[in-house]
Amino acid sequence: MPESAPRTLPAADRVPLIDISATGPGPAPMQQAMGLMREHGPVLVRRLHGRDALFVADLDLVTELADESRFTKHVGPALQNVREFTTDGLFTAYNDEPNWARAHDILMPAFALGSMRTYHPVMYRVARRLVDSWDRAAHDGRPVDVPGDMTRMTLDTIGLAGFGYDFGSFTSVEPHPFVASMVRCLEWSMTRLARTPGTDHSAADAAFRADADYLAGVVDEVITARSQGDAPGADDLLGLMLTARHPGDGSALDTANIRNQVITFLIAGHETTSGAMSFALYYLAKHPTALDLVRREVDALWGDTADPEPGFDEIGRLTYTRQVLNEALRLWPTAPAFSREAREDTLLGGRIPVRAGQGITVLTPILHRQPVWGDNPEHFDPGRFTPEAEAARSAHAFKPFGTGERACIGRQFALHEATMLLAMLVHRYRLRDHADHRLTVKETLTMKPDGFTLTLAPRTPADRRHTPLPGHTAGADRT
Ligand code: FDE
Repeated sequence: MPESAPRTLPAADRVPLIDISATGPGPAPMQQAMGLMREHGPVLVRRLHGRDALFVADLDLVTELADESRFTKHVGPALQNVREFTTDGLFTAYNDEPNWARAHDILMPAFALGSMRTYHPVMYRVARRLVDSWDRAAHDGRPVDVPGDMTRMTLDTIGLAGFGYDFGSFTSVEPHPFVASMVRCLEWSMTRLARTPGTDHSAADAAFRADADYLAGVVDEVITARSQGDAPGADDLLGLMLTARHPGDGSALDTANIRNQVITFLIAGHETTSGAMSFALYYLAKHPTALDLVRREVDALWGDTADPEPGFDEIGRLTYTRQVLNEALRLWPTAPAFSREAREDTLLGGRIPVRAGQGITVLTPILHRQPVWGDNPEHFDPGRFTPEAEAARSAHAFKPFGTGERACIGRQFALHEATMLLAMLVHRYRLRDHADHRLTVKETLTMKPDGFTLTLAPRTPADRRHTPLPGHTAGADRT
């Protein structure tokens, strides 16, 4: 529930309090918070215009916050703003809203690993759109806009796989107007957090309302078309939502909730996944050893086949490619924070007083750089994600998908889509970091590499002849 608690937090011993009111959070609030933690350590209180927020990234404290008997998801100020246009969709629903459990139980099977078999052909179809567009760029010697094209791909994928709706993002230069509206809504949600009390934002709010109404209108048309068509129960998320009954009590989702879920999936399912693929390509372009290992993996599967069509089961065998994605998500978890709240008044770490319902923000990029990651956490090294390395490390050290029962439902979907595309791209092209790109990260609630472009050349059979690596295992990239 929204906080009605006092806005300043009880003083906690040894927790630094940093007031950022003088500068505000700026255009990159999460990176600003990362900077504060680098300076003051992995637990701190950030004060903005008299409002306090507790940020945590220490592994022991995050482990405690993951205990579902003491803590649960918190819908904090950022999500409350998103809630203005997704209401009780899965991401922004309060824990005790009946529609959360109802939709969760109905939709869970649709996101289990086995269900990816259903989406696989659509994911491949959209990946081909991207490849066709990149082939043209390679032919013309034009650089490709990596985050832009990844976003086209993920939007078309979730649109088609989820709702049978084709955004056709690769057929026009401008993003679909739906995307423009959605991005503005997300920006509004983020910048609204930084408002100085007493200033007038009615124009921005009216523009937001218009965008939110437009989103709802488009989605309602999709839903109406489907429910009046001849196959309302088709094999996708929308079909499931329109026809499935709750396994326990037989209830169904109402139309308003279905609309909220569709908007939620479109938002949650595309910027985060596209950012993850963009960062992975960025690191591959900068790390020849890792790139070589991905090449060996994909070449072992597809050899010189010019246009391989990856089989569903092959994606699960791309283990090193998957390690690359995990490592990119470690350094830049594209949904960079999630919030928890205490079920009862408690002491976090035995020393930080926390009231029931008070929000606590886990800053994932700093969690992912804690000492458990070794003494060079900034170093990109997919060898950190071999099964042995993972087994030796606390499961709470890596949380790009959040935690507990409110963790990401779309995780398998995102990983299947991203692993397949990365593998196809590495198999097909030489990636050239023609602009010697220097990473800057853009925040729109999610994170992605800003202005990252690559040039491409087709790989040849000669490129695919590898000399064996002496004593090589997929984990050998460790330093
Ligand atoms: C969810 C999610 C999360 C949690 C949040 C909180 O806690 O607040 C996170 C962190 C995430 N998610 C992340 C991510 C990353 C990526 C790449 C993704 N994600 C992807 C995706 C896709 C899709 C479709 C999705 N995703 C979806 C989703 C949803 C619906 C949700 C909510 C859940 C519940 O139930 O709550 C999420 N996601 Fe994610």
